[in-house]
Amino acid sequence: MSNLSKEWAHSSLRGMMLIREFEETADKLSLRGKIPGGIHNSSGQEAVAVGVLSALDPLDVIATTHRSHHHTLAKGFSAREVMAELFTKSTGVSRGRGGSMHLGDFHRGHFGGNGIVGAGVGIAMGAALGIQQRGDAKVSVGFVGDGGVNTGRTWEAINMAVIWKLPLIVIIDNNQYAVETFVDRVTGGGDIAKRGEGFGLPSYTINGQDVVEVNEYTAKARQRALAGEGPTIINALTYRYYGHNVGEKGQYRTQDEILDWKTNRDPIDLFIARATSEGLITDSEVAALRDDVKKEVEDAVDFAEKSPQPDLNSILVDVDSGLLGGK
Ligand SMILES: Cc1ncc(C[n+]2csc(CCOP(=O)(O)OP(=O)(O)O)c2C)c(N)n1
Ligand SMILES: [Mg+2]
Repeated sequence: MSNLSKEWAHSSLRGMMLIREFEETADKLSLRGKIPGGIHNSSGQEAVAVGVLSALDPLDVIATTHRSHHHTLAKGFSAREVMAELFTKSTGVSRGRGGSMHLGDFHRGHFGGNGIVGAGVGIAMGAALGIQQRGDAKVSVGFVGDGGVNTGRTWEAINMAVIWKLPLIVIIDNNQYAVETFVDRVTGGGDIAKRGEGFGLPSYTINGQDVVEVNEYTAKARQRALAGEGPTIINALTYRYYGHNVGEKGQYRTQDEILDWKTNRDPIDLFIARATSEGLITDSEVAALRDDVKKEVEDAVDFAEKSPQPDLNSILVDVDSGLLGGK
């Protein structure tokens, strides 16, 4: 007997498959020059996004990084509006003004991606302070990479969250590399999670390829935050399959290493194996989901291509309203 529901299993698997299909497609479109400015592909990191977001309430806040398509799709933004934003079209998440690195909509609890490495946790901490002051029953999640976690601003924000017991969850989307730099070469003290102990908060290193484990730890952190006990750090070990950004080939990694992660630790394959063995899904249902997400992404590309560019005259409207994707 599984302790997972069939509904959760299907929606989590579909969520991860959608991200994979979206990213594989976006990568090709970017290489063909269809997407201005390039992208940071999150293939391989699906379980972190889906595991975290499936443990949150839709009104909870997230603030993310330059690599944020997976977080944004897992938060429930449609493939259409995310793809349209990558194409910088007016129908995009941020009305075509942000592109790949600035997906967001304050009204829907998405405080954006951004190009400043290490900024996400500080933004999420500010949102957590707002949540606390208003007395809302919500939490705020800040995503940061294994590179970004070595920035001072990240720890300043964590310190504030600890002393004020803010409802903050820090997710380290630890894909092992900051551009070409392997995490162990630049991380003092070994396990990043140990740093949390010095700040006096629970801090865990977990298997970021296991969507169930990510979900369980996030749910626990959310309970703690809602109970007014303060922040939690979750260091989710994962891997990016592609280079740092589109066109960068990742030649600082061996083919054996990449193959090992893809063959033995792929989050989608691992979850299919588990869900199948626990009787939660059949082979034909898996095939149907694959088909379904393929159609959804094809439709998203078609929608993005046919959508209009933003109207230049309305640029100040968005600036005035202080929204990334305000409608
Ligand atoms: C403050 C700042 N420093 C440097 C950069 C250049 N830069 C962009 S992404 C990146 C690596 C980030 O690595 P990590 O935090 O592990 O995130 P990942 O790309 O692996 O998702 C760097 C150094 C930047 N954008 N901002
Ligand atoms: Mg990284």
